[in-house]
Amino acid sequence: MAPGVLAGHMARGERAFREALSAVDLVWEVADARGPRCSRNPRLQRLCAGKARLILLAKADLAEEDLTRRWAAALGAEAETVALDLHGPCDLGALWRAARAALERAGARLPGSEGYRAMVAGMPNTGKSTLLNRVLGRRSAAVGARPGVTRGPQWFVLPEGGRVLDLPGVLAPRLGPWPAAWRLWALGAVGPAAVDAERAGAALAERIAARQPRALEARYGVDEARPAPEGSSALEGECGGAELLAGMARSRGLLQAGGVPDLSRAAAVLQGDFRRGLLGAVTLEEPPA
Ligand SMILES: Nc1nc2c(ncn2[C@@H]2O[C@H](COP(=O)(O)OP(=O)(O)OP(=O)(O)O)[C@@H](O)[C@H]2O)c(=O)[nH]1
Ligand SMILES: [Mg+2]
Repeated sequence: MAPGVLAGHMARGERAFREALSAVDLVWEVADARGPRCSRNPRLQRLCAGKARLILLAKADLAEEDLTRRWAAALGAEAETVALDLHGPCDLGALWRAARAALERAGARLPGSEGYRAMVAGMPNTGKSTLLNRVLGRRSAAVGARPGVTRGPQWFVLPEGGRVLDLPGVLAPRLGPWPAAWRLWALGAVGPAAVDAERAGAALAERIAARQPRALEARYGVDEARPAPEGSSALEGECGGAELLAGMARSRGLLQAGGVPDLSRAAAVLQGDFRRGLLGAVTLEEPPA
């Protein structure tokens, strides 16, 4: 898509978002518990100024419990924050209590009152539609393991009265500096074409090896103890990741002509397994001290 067309598309998305925002009492901001910094859009905070808002850290089942607790405490300074496993047993009561507290603080209408409106907001693929289905108690909103599943705005009737709006992830992720870019790829907020997937795969392999030692060995048979080769071109902070990825490609038979490890295919396999939680719970970002 040409840059001008993309900008136009984004501007329309943002306009629709602003219009929706002006009509609602409460915003459920959904972020990914594995990357609570990179999966939030700072513009959302500004756009929601003065509005009752909750921060929901979805996919808590895929994140490290202690880090999620620390993230929730840190974000709590900004807005009520609740971490949820939307696929497992999740405490929706905590969600309602947090919503009520945020609404009361903002002096907004409460759920059940005439004309009550809420909306979900957040980057693509964070779990907005899944959250809605959980809250509604039925499969109403379309859900999928790739960014951009929800196509247009859709209103649903809430069980306790009022309505809630599902929106596509219109506030597109800002790739920004490299640490945010590779994490957004790992979380599935952007597709492989948006980043250098081989480099991103190496960074992810490195993080997984640091947080879940032996997970790569157990799943792919790579030797995690082998140091990065002398003079390897790996950049600071990802030294060794490229080696892990290459080892993975070799053990999975992902080879190019001449037996060269196919790092981009290995990166895609790694990202898919990480997304499904097959490498254990791994949080990509450290909470503020
Ligand atoms: N393991 C796990 N997976 C989740 C959770 N929440 C959502 N998912 C999965 O994450 C993927 C994205 O979920 P969606 O609800 O479609 O995300 P969305 O934010 O609506 O995405 P867009 O409509 O593209 O903006 C799906 O494969 C969901 O099944 C969760 O708490 N745990
Ligand atoms: Mg959706």
